[in-house]
Amino acid sequence: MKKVFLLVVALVMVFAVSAASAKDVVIAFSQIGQESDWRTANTDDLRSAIENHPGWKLVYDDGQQKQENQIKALRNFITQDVDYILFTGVVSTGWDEVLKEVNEAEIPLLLIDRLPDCADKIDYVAAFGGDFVEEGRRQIAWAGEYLKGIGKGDVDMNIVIMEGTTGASAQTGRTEGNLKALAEYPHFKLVGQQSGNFTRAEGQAVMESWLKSIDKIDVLIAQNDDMALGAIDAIKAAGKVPGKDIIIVGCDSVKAAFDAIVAGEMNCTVECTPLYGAFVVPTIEALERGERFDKTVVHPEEGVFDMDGGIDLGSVKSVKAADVIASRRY
Ligand code: GZL
Repeated sequence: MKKVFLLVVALVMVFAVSAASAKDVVIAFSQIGQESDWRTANTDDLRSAIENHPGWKLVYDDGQQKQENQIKALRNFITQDVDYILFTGVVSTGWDEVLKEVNEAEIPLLLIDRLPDCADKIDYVAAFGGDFVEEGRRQIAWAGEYLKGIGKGDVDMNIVIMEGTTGASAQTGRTEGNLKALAEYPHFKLVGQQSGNFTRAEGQAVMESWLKSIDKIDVLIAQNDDMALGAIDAIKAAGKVPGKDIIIVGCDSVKAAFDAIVAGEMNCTVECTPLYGAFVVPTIEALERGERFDKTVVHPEEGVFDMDGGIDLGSVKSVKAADVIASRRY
């Protein structure tokens, strides 16, 4: 009888130990949606980095571009008592209450990509994303320096800015960078500024309407490549030559933009990398070891790619897209 009892105790202990060591680190990710090639690459990179990590489990939610869906997802993560939350917000306002609930639940919060305006009023363990103001500056500076380089630096040019999702920090940041840089190029005349919501379809629609309502457009600044590609479709449909009749500067540096630049239909793309796995994985591994980070937002090194390379933008020099297209990871 005693032997049976000891055997049962041993089996229970073995089970208890295996159950405890098998407890995965559960990482919940509230993603914005699937609006662009950038978003797809960001989702794919983070999902594979987390799902392929030994001992980690991903809880993923696609917000489908709706703030209310993301708020619901964050509250579900709290209910599930996950170990970490990754969060990027479709817009930058309206998160104070739910992110305070995350803090009260004492779930470590990692802010990525589009940071909320309330970031300085909440607790978070790490933050990572593009420097949107610098990206916007680079877009205008590239156009200005390119025109100087072809002897048109003193020629008045009509410029239009196609903005991303209204109220997204990627839009507000890039617009801030765009408008500040415009002051450095007095021959740029801003004749249009409208949101294309970071999508190809809406980028095409906005450019179609501009081509009907604006006499002459010389330069398009599109705050992501998807909108630039949509605009290219509209420009071609109107019988004009994209990349020549209208200079086209995108942002993100997705593969389709490299293809368009190599084909001569687009002039430049300012990089905003979506490959966040290389930041998120080591950061969570360090947090698991007990390390702590301050609230500094970590910005990745990013480049600028164009038809010929060599344009000096101060913080970076452009690289010829055709030279690196084969090595691009997204
Ligand atoms: C930037 C990201 C933006 C991309 C767009 O970090 O938030 O959202 O530039 C995407 O392509 O839709």
